[in-house]
Amino acid sequence: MWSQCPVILLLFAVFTSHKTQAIKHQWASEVTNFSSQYNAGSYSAKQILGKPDMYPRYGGTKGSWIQATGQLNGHQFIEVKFRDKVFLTNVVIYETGNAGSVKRILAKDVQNRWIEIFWVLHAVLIQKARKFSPKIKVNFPVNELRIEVDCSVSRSYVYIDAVKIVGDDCPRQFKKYGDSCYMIKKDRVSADMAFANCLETGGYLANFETLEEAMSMKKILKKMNTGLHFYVGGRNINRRKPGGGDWRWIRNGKMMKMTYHAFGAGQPDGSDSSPQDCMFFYAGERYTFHDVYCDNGSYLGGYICEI
Ligand SMILES: [Ca+2]
Ligand SMILES: [Ca+2]
Repeated sequence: MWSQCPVILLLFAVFTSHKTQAIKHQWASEVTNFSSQYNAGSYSAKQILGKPDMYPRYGGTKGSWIQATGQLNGHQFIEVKFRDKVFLTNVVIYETGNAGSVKRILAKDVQNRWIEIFWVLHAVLIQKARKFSPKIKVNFPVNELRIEVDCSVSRSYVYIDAVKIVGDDCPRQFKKYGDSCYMIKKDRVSADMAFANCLETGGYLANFETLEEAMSMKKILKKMNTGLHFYVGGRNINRRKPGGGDWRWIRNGKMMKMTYHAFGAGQPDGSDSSPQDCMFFYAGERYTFHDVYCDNGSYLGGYICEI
């Protein structure tokens, strides 16, 4: 008997339109862990890998992961890996038997912790095949998922044929330059304001740990030809230190010592009486670095966020 199908609203994320970025679609390529499997063959955990082989067929279809007899409880899961890390815009789970059972989806973050990105209070029973694509929001790059299913609703096997992730190299509004994701903003703000604005994006005021990164950005800014200065995430943490202070790149509460000098002529020139503990690419001198007051109204500039 068909049960009443609840109306499932599939919420697809709006794709970004960066010309330089390609949205990647990836099928699961490796199973790293699972709670149980029916057998080692046609209903094994590995059947979740690659493109769907059974969808849109429903029920009893080989080629899907199902669980072990005697394990049809609320604690079944599978962990899968994808080739490339992406900022997720979409997860699609192809369910081919007793759909509606996905209770939680977790994503592994950069510190190898499982972070919940989707959950429902109760699993439901939908007796037809579906592409399940819940609304998710993740602001870190992902290539590992843990999918938890609840077999107790159907008191039977849950069939998952395939899992796909969709995502970009960088999150929305950020663009890939080299190996980094930057967002170049042209609003006119102080360094302190720029610092706070970048935090609100989930990122931080950009760090240019290598001279190569800094020179590449300098070229981009020159080409943009906005006439604006652009704040970056370097900060002087000791202006009394001889030789211009102790400059660090600040990122997520950590400080990294600046290992090269790309300040303009006579810079940095801050002092106790002229505290210039922040820095920007200075438009007036072909985007060399200048130190500048962190909170003032006379050197407003754009800024560069990184994530
Ligand atoms: Ca399959
Ligand atoms: Ca200065």
